[in-house]
Amino acid sequence: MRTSLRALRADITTLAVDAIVNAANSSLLGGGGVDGAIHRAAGPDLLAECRLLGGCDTGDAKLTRGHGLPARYVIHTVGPVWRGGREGEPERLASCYRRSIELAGLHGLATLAFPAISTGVYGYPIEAATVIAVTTVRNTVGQHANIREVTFCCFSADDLAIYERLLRTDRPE
Ligand code: AR6
Repeated sequence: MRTSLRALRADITTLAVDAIVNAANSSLLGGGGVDGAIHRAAGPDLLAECRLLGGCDTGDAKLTRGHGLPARYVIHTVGPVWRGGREGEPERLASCYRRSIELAGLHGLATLAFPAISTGVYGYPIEAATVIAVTTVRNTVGQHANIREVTFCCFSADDLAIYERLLRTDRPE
């Protein structure tokens, strides 16, 4: 069965999916943006579990429980800081999506929600980031039969419009 990909506008901390993805930093010890919102909603036990993980490289991902969140798990990934696009940012951003999907596959998860990784504080242009998000998820979910639905969770109406347009396109690049 084909995995369904959809976009919606929501606060990711409210989604009752198997895992939400966190756009974290390499310390995994919290921060602002979606990271701050996830830690606030999950409560201090999430930080305690993150402390045991020893950080995370850019482009990699690590899984914790969801603690106080409606989501069962949090997949913490570290997006690249945008430095103009010629310092490996596209490959690292693609790797965030690929590694998160791999972890969801490994843990037998069925439903997963991503924020727009790197497009806030880290400054990645939203349109280019969305092409990578949609393309990478499309190219990798098929390898994991357990993943039924991937949600792209947008915080703004403008971001949602970009995701919806690219999801309607066969080859967004
Ligand atoms: N639900 C869904 N999306 C959200 C939410 C939310 N509650 N809050 C923000 N966004 P950012 P980054 C969107 O800055 O660029 C942190 O300090 C936001 O509008 O959260 O990867 C970390 O600790 C944007 O579209 O993540 C790192 O230091 C998207 O989430 C750094 O920021 C990502 O914005 C990571 O920067």
